[in-house]
Amino acid sequence: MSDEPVWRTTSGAVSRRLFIAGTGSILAAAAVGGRAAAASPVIADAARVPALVIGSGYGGSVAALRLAEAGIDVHLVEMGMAWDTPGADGKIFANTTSPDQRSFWLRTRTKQPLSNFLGFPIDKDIPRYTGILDAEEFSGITVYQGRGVGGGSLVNGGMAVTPKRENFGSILPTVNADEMYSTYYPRANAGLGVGLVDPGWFDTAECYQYARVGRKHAQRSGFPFVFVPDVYDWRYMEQEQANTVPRSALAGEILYGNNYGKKSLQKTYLPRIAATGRVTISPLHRVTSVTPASGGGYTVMLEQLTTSGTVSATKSVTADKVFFAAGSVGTSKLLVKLKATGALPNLNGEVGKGWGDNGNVMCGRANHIWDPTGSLQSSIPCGGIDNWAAGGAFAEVAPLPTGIETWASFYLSITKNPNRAQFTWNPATQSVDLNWQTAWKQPSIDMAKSIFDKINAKEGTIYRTDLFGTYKIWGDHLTYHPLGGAVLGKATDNYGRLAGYQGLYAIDGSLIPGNTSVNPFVTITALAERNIEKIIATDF
Ligand code: FAE
Repeated sequence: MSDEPVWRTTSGAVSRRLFIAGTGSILAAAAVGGRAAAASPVIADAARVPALVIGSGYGGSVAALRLAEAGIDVHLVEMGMAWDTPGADGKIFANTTSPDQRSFWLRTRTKQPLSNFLGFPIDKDIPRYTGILDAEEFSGITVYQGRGVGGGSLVNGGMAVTPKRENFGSILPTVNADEMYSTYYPRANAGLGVGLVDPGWFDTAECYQYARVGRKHAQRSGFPFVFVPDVYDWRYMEQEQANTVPRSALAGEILYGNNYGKKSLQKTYLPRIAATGRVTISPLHRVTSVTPASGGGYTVMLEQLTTSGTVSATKSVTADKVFFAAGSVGTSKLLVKLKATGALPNLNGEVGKGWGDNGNVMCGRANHIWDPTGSLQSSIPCGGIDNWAAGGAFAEVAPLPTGIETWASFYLSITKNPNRAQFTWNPATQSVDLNWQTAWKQPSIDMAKSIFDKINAKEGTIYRTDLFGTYKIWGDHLTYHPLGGAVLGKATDNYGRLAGYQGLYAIDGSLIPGNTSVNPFVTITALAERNIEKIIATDF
């Protein structure tokens, strides 16, 4: 295995093979998956099922696919919507410039990651609806997550990064790196349809002027700029730029879903799941409890939700095996509650611990008037500044797809922040707290400054102070990358089997102890592929 970062050598060929042939439209993909979905009813009250998977993001989709391929009937339960039906505008998903009820999970006002522009607040009132992006607020941090069949893949930027091999030991210290890099990362990259922008096209594409400015500034300060793979269909992106297809990334679609070119799980794992004929998907079903059943297996309590978030029915089903794939926050909250309230008292004391934010911190820089970043910006980032080894930061050169020239360079940094938080049950509020403190982002800010102070000094530029409030430089109040809470080898064994109970598993971002050094979903997918292979071989 070469020491070359994997993102430089990833081929785009895989992505084209796996992509739904002939169209980039999510409507077409939904129609393929939708036929199977329509044929399979949602889970019935009092059902007895062999395997129940909670959550349909990366971990849940891998688990469902591989179990079904092994001949096991699976019920995949998802609290968000199916996202297969167009709204009044003919599109399934809203865009960032005009958020509406589809955009946020049960909020009456948007809570956009960039809350201000030129110092003015940009959030607006929306109808309360089971929308796609959850801005879940804990005391010191807002955690953004996807809601719907496809989980975070619906809302994310699709940056599909395999960590450098030399960093893997600190990401998942108990996992055999040789196996991951020879088998499970390649499997995950193939399954997700990961591809790389054509560097020659990048050099001339109007929509990546912002990224070329980012590259120029990085290189002039001596930092390596690296292309970052993505699950976006790059051929479709080129057609968007040429204006020969409906625009998606070039129409500001990100955060609230993407109608055409992004290969979310709706275009990769989920159609393969549907094709097995063994998986029932129940959208708008929220798991509230899992407890041992008297006759063996587990009683799982579900709430069926309306699109306004009210409970229309409760169901009790029995599952022989239960896979927690509700995401780092969702899985942690369930496990902490179930242990504390006596539903699963034998879970060990590691449950809820080891949670981190992947060191996320955002900032913007104000460029000179002769350095415009472009009014047309692709919402899909394709490059980053790698200062991980020297300064502990890997910074995505991110878009600001406002439709107007802003002269702003915008960045999401992933940093080596050492702080870890814990989820605990709060009996007074009957809910789960997270003890993260905003001040714990300071190491992330310092690491990001290792890049941007230097660039500002070299370019004679300053930080933007108008994007996260008034006179506030750092977006230090949020994360897109929650990780941990049911850490591999601590709350579980080395394959995600939860301590204390046979037949209960964690199989999502909750297994990863807080940091992946790069964007996390390829690692979440690869780890799930590794774990489910072992579980199917030994536990069924
Ligand atoms: P996840 O994908 O969150 O799926 C969990 C699912 O469980 C969700 O669909 C939930 O609705 C559902 N759920 C939760 N609780 C329950 C319950 N009680 N009952 C039923 N269902 C439930 O988990 N990562 C990258 O690698 N590259 C990127 O470019 C990137 N960009 C991002 C941009 C944004 C705005 C956001 C929010 C995230 C981004 N991420 C990115 C992070 C990535 O999407 C995230 O790490 C994965 O989605 C986590 O995968 P999991 O399978 O752990």
